[in-house]
Amino acid sequence: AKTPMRVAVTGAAGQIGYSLLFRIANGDLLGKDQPVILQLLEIPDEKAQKALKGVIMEIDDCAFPLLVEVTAHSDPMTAFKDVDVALLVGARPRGPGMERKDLLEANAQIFTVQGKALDAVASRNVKVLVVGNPANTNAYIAMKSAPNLPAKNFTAMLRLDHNRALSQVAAKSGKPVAAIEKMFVWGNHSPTMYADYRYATVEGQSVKDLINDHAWNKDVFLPTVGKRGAAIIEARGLSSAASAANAAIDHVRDWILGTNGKWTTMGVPSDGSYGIPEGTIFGFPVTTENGEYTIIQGLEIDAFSQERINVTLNELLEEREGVKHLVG
Ligand code: NAX
Repeated sequence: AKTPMRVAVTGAAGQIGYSLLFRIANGDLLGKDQPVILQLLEIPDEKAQKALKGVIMEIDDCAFPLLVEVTAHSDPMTAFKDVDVALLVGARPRGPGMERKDLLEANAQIFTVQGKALDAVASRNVKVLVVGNPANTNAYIAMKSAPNLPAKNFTAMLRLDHNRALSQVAAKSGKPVAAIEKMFVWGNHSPTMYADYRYATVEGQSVKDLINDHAWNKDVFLPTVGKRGAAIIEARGLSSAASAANAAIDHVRDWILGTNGKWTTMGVPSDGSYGIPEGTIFGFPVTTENGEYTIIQGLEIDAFSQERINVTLNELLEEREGVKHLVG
């Protein structure tokens, strides 16, 4: 039998955690032959720890065959011990009267501490996915706080935006999502992200030619994908949770198990590709193989695309500026 893999999840008693943990334990993340150990982190707050115990009772009651052990933690130094995968979901939500700057700072504190803990105790190959918002900047902070781990192992979740874009394009073209390839999203996980279907194909045909409607792209598609999170809050009274958990599973599963040549989207530290400053955690089109991702090279950036990429990049650079005094 395979050696169990250790997966840490932070914010484990939250909404996304409630959808995510059961799927990991079921083998959806690492494969149906891969035993798993879950190491769950919540804030020390008594209510949060109690809620976490309740979630673990339910996990126990599923009697998942692949699940070897589940542990509850309030300290990242124990939660991240020897982990192979870290899903950083917990973050500070915006409270009443809280400015954007306060939000950035509160999260910068959390992700500095967690980055340092990963640096100290995680597996030297730990794969990190940041889901908690602002996801790209939080991933950047964690990466900068973990100088002894490979920077390329710190990623942010753009996969929900990617999946939302796929679903919208499928609906517009009347084709099944499974038939659409080479779709991806540039930039920040925020309404400024740029979902790009210029290279996408469906059954070998160009999606752009099939849709052939630039106004739809600009006025319907991009705003719909960009504001989808807000639309879900408006409809459900709560933010996206099951779809976010599903996207986190997709991201890490594809990273570890490979995409077989298919394109997907990951928020990864830039290597300078497409003029994105090195180290910026940016949504790029990638393929993955043997646990490594590769940014797709050589795509043409037309004027419209460049304009959209600049907007989302500038937002990220501003966020980084806002936390510079904390991470340097
Ligand atoms: P919840 O508020 O339901 O749960 C968050 C949990 O994290 C809480 O239980 C809280 O106690 C815990 N937490 C807070 N700080 C922590 C810390 N320092 N260590 C450990 N646990 C901590 O939020 P939920 O709906 O689960 O969303 C979690 C995060 O995902 C939010 O930041 C949210 O904005 C973000 N999202 C990111 C998405 C993406 O595509 N990247 C999409 C969905 C989601 O909005």
